[in-house]
Amino acid sequence: MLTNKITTIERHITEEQQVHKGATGEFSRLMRDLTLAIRIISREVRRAGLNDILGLTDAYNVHGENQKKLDTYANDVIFRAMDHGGHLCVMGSEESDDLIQIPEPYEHGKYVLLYDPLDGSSNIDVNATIGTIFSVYRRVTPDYLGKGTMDDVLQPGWHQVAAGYACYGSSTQLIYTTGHGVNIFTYDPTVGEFFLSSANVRIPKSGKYYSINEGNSSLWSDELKRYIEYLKTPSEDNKRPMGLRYIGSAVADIHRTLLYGGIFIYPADRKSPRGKLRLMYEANPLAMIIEQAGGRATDGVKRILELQPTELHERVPLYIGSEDNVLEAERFLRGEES
Ligand code: AHM
Ligand code: MG
Repeated sequence: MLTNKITTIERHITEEQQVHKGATGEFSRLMRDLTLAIRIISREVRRAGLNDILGLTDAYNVHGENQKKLDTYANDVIFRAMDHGGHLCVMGSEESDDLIQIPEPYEHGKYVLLYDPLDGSSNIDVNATIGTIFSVYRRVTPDYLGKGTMDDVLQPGWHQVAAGYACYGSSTQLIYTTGHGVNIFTYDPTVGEFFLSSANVRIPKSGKYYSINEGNSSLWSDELKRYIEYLKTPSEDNKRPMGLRYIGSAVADIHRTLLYGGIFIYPADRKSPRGKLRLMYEANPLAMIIEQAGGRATDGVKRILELQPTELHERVPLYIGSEDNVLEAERFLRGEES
């Protein structure tokens, strides 16, 4: 007889919260609403190709408008699932220029939600893995103020109370942490539930894949060029050359890095002096996941989770993955290896 417990995400979150004295259940309800949004987005991602073939142009259209792009749709779904639960005081999305306020007459709560509704969206049309990234903070302004402010949002990543991402790949998975390790849940669409599939995931200490958009190499610093050249140079212990993997979807590339180890880099370069990825929507939540799994995430010098954000959509260079690989990259950037 199989003896391992069947655990849904809802049960897992509830059990995890019970450990915390004074937990009101508000956070569990927040996560329940968020997983609902992820289930709806997953369904639409799965239908995306069919909508084109079958001409289901009204598929996303609840108000008689033209069909929306999938990333705009995902943005709306998260907002509509999260605006009325009473757990949030404000939201922020990679798809929205300004803070997203909780509309009247809904109540305000003590949490802040930041999200990238559909990361890697240039991959939708080629049926490659894309994802939803999210980050939860506790508000810092007093509850009686009602709506949240920029101060509630611009917190360093180590303040996150939860972070995670959904990965719409060969199955839909939810990778999630509340600061007590990383758990992976796999979605069973036939019963509409996320089931715990890997508990307390650990990233290998070093890995054999590196992941970077090498097409930009002419724009890189000499130190970064030397590092990548080194990764491609055979070594006696057979650890190098490392293999190159790059999907162009941070969720997919970092998910592989979490499971197999190695390093993912989106560097600063001459064209993008702050890199491409966003601190609040991508780097912070992904850094919390990787650190909670035993890995490392820096901007090449400083720990991502300690950076003080100054604006909502700011970008940051990202070096993330297995501890040994990221430390080695940092040494190259300091010019200590050649
Ligand atoms: P997006 O949020 O607009 O989808 O952009 C972010 C994506 C990341 O998922 C991925 O790592 C990166 O852009 C790829 O960029 P590039 O095409 O420059 O390599
Ligand atoms: Mg993105």
